[in-house]
Amino acid sequence: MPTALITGITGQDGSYLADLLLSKGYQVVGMVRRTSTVTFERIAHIQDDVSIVQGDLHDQSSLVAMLEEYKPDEVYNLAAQSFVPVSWSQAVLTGEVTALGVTRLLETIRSVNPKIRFYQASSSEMFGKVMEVPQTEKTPFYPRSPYGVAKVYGHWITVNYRESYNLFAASGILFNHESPRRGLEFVTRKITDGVARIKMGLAKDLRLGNLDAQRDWGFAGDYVEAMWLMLQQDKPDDFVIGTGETHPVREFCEVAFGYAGLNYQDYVVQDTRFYRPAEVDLLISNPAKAARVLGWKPKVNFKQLAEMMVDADLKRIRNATI
Ligand code: NAP
Ligand code: F7E
Repeated sequence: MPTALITGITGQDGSYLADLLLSKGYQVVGMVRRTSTVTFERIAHIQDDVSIVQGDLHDQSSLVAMLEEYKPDEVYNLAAQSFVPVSWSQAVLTGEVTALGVTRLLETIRSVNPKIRFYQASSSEMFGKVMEVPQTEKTPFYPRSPYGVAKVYGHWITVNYRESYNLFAASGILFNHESPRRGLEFVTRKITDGVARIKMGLAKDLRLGNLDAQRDWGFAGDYVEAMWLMLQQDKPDDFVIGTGETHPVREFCEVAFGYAGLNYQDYVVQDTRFYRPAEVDLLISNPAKAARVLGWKPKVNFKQLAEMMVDADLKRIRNATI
């Protein structure tokens, strides 16, 4: 039975990846950082099936102890300061965790067991002010936030350790992916939570920033499968993972409100507080390499994703108000 270690198991992707790996018979170890209250909501349903270990990407010795004790065959590095706006207000912390944290983990793998297969969670935010449409593995990076800059570092250090030390280090350049487990501050979930609150009479409006930004949105459950596939190949490589479609934030509002029988124009208020110092205007993937080499294709489309998220938020808020 192979063992996989997931950093960021309490996050959206970590929880879906843990579900997937357990279904494939893996022993799953999840690294969590110390907090004063537990953050296990997304993994509550599998808490008895995974081993939880305390560790932090800031702290190299905790990483060494973890790899020595659990001896994983695969390590998925999903932990990060992942919210783009916070990367301006906490730029140094974002660099420490999202960029240097990758080196700490790679150095640990190199010294403890260089045979470990390593997955790095790279991001379409690295394309930023896009140099090419659609974006592929060969599109040059032009990050537009401290988060994007940190992810470029994480991406290149992964490539560099692969080339310098012959590690099996793969990097998935994932475009935005969402789900009912998405953090409430990200725009899709903020919208579907807002729709549910308005529908249930708990809120009157929803304040958003730039409605014209366009994103290539897919379903997180589909994307974790691509992560696993990358580590099952004969050789490590980089892959763009996305749907190949793009939609403005405004359209996500239209579909989500419309599904609940509401017109978004009656409720959405544009608020400059949610605008960013520099914006990523348009992201759209070309996932042809993933389809060709990994045999990966997304299963959930844009409309199904928005509706799944509205359904889940309506159910959650209804249950909370009973
Ligand atoms: P998420 O929900 O924000 O989860 C982030 C995880 O990282 C959480 O488990 C968090 O723990 C953990 N973490 C943060 N700082 C840490 C530290 N110093 N040490 C250890 N753990 C730490 O993010 P996600 O959406 O699942 O994304 C997973 C990864 O993919 C991230 O690296 C993200 O940047 C990247 N990515 C995401 C997308 C997307 O659209 N979702 C697209 C491309 C790339 P707590 O629960 O304690 O906060
Ligand atoms: O913003 C606009 C905002 O915060 C999407 C992370 O997972 O995906 C995510 O980064 C767009 C932006 O995601 C609001 O200006 C408008 O253009 O949902 P988001 P993101 O910044 O694209 C990438 C791939 C990652 O790697 C990241 O970790 O929506 N927008 N109004 C808003 N965004 C938010 N959050 N809140 C608003 O009120």
